[in-house]
Amino acid sequence: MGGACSSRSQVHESELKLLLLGGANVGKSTIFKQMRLLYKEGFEEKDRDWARGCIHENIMETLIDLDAATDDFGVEVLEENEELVDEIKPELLSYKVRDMTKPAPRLEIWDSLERLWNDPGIQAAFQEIQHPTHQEAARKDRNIAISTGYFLKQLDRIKREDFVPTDDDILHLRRSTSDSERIDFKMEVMTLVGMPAVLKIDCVDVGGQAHERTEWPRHAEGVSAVLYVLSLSEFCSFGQNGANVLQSQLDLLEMVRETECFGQTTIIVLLNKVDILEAKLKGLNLSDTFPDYTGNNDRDDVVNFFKVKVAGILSRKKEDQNGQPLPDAGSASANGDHQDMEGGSKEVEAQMGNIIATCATDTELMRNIIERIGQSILQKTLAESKFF
Ligand SMILES: Nc1nc2c(ncn2[C@@H]2O[C@H](COP(=O)(O)OP(=O)(O)OP(=O)(O)O)[C@@H](O)[C@H]2O)c(=O)[nH]1
Ligand SMILES: [Mg+2]
Repeated sequence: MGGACSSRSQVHESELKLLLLGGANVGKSTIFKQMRLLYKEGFEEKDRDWARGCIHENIMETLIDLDAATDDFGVEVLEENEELVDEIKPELLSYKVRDMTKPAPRLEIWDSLERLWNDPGIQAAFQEIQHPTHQEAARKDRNIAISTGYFLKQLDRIKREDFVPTDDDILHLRRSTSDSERIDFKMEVMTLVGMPAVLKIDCVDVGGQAHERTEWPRHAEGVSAVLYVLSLSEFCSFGQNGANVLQSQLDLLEMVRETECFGQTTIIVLLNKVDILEAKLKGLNLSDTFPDYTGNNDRDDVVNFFKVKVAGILSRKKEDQNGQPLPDAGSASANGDHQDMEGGSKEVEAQMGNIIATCATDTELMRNIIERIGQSILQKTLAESKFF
């Protein structure tokens, strides 16, 4: 990382290298896309063409999955609609091998897609899947994306020949990252002493699926901060190995913290998908999957509970190095109030500022958060270099 002070304008310039890490589907690429939207030219025509094909594919896949899920929920599609899914399947197959220029699905397919979507059996299966108590079981088996409803509810707009995906459409699109992507941009911030500063940010997004993680250390060199993304909405999901998905993401954070190449790097943790968390808490109790939580089933308390848990993980290594006993920060905060942390570990308190609740699909919120992150890393860097 470099830093310079321009004598002409007296504006401090710093370069920060950020690395987005976290499990699969937590929202890393969504944050990366927000950076493009907020600080670069946004999405180009080729991005929208690509997204159009992905949205079409997503709709076909989801309707096929919903059709299959009707059995799980003991509902049936109308007799006259039973053959529709067999018309959609070959169309989807041909779509899977498409290139960028692949035209939209045939008109007849849109008719089949609409009829199937409006079928009472499919609607019933969709309602079941939206219901928090069923959602996880259904999604686990059928791999139905959480963003499903967003596109299906807008079939009228999407089926139009002149459909061009909006920024929001692209933010809601689920596409697993396999090749890392890099973005660089400039951002103006104020230092805590009121001095203007320009941050040159270089950010890398990597894939979060297990087989992609072997690539992570390759991007570690020169990183100013890791942005580790967790998806709070997964508090009630279980992976194929039977482990709770959110707990696995917390364990992965611990592994990152202990990996030599990230050991000295600042880690900022984004507790993402708080909007979905809030919706799920209306039907599910956190204490059912995190028995050490004894607080209210309220969004803010739950977020705070995880903030303290994460702060415990982030502070653990330093305490290890000093040979101090480790406080169990997670259970100490089981009432959701970090003020009540037993022992009131200073290390844990110090880490709380590095943990931020986010909703990555909310552009204005993310503008605020990205600037806050930039400012806080800059401040840390300046303090370390005793520049101010
Ligand atoms: N409602 C909601 N959806 C979100 C949020 N963040 C991300 N998503 C959606 O979650 C899905 C997955 O997001 P991605 O950004 O692709 O996840 P990722 O971490 O890059 O996943 P990998 O590339 O597989 O590692 C997308 O459909 C996003 O639109 C959020 O805060 N709220
Ligand atoms: Mg991604």
